[in-house]
Amino acid sequence: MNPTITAFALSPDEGQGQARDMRVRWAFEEVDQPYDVRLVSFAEMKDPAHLALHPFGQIPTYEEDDLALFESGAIVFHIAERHPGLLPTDADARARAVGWMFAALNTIEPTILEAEAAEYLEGDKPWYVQRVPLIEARIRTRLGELSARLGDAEWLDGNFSAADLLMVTVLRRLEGSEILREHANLTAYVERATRRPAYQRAFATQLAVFEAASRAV
Ligand code: GTB
Repeated sequence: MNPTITAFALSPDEGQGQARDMRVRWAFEEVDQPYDVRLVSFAEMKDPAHLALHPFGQIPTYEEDDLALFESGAIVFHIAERHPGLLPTDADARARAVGWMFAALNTIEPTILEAEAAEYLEGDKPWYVQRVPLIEARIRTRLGELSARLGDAEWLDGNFSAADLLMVTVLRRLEGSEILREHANLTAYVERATRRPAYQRAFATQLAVFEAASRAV
């Protein structure tokens, strides 16, 4: 049986691949693992059946036989552990790749999410305009450091790995923003990764969900 993941029945990003099922779809495509998708509405995500899979009532989830997982990073790691191609076989290189996976989700992503949460939750508050430059400065600091480390390299540490997959999905949250464009090597890194056939297939499948849902309403 194929693993089954959950994804938005109607993604608020209108199929631009920003929801976190995109990471999982991309990982499946990189390792050539077929998978099924169960689409859920916002209301269904808060149902007891979904909460049993995901304590925070979110997507994505992963189910295979008796195993149920939540957290996109853990799911991508699980896929990368069970299939060749997304993590180096050399133990030290693998440990470094896992370190970069954590860096993507624990060091880079929070700064970007802070900006999104501030706009979404505090955009109408009097302090918002003062907060924005502070948040953007924190993103700029992290991207500057990341850019310096990446330099002219193609990928974060040797061959493309789950670390690049996660890092690029995180950086894509800044697509179209000046902050990402300030670093030519990061912009090229995102473009290089998103040209991968596996990425293109994953993007197309999640976009097709949104297009079908839009036709139905
Ligand atoms: N840390 C968790 C993980 O990585 O899996 C975070 C999961 C998460 O935030 N899931 C979101 C969710 O289910 C969807 S991806 N939200 C519903 C809820 O909390 O009730 C976040 C997301 C949503 C929308 C856009 N967008 O429209 O651009 C981008 C990202």
